[in-house]
Amino acid sequence: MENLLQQIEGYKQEIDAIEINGAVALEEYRIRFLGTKGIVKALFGEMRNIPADQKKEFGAILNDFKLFAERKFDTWKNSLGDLVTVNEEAPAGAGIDWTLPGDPSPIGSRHPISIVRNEIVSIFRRLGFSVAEGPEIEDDWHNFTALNLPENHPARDMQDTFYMNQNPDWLLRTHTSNVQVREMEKHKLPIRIVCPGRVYRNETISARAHCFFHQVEGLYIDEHVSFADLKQTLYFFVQELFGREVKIRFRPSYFPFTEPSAEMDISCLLCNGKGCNVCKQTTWVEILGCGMVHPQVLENCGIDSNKYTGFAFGMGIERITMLKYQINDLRLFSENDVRFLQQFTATY
Ligand code: 2NM
Repeated sequence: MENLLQQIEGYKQEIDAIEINGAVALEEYRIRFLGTKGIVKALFGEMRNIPADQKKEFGAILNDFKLFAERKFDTWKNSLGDLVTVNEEAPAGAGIDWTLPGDPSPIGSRHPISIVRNEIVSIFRRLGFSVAEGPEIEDDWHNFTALNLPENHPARDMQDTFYMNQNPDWLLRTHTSNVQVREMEKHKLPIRIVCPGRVYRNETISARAHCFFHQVEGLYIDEHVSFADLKQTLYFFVQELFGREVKIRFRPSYFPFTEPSAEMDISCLLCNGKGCNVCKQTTWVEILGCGMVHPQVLENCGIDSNKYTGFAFGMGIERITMLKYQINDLRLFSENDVRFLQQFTATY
């Protein structure tokens, strides 16, 4: 019995030295001392080896020890709060410091193409344009014929356009002009829209070409719309996008759906007139095509070309994004490498 009393004294000292810092430690304590295979139970098992005349004394000491161990348990349990339930598995998170800052949950960032598209669209919205959208799978009429693209135009070639195998009248739109045709066919004038969207061209993928890209096209039709309106609108647009100091110039060009047609350049913002790689030493960079809507296009859509005139323009978002952020490979836009995508911060 002496031996056992020493053991009990040792356990008491051990318990006094224990520090319980959470539910797991508390449960370990409970199993070790108070569990069905624990120390208290084992000591009670020793009762049958105790001589009869000492049973009473030993029993009292053992009972005290049991109460001591149980009270300790109750005290710790209360100080840990309601999260701990005796004889049940501790709920996940019991004993956690809830005031610690949480793990950040990874969220995506807006794609640079979307950022620049939103910026372009918002500038035109401020000028009174609204946004129109339409199908990416289109028929020949809305993508080509209504737009005055002649039967033998190279854009219609299998080489350049994705046609549906099932029905060669269906194709993937090669520009968002199809949306503008659909708007003009509604005959609700005036029309003042921008059409952002994805377009498809059958090209070999390289640093400068892809089988799809993104466009914003614009269309303004009313009585008395002039080329001067076109110039002023686009001048305002590039000043908003690139800054007040940007200069513009127009070069005559050709599109089947506009007459006259032009390409617009802006002064190179990278070298500021010195000449660099981006402007190929010319100090100008092309950013869009434009023109007065061809009267035949208006007539094709049922609009009286004697009463109404209009201007239209189209630009590639990838091209403008590459200029704005000095990106030199188009493929970065579609590879979805987060190390690339995370570098852009959306303000639009
Ligand atoms: C461009 C350049 C010039 C254009 C024309 C039309 C429509 F539908 F009104 F005829 N939509 N977009 C146009 C004109 C597009 O992209 C370089």
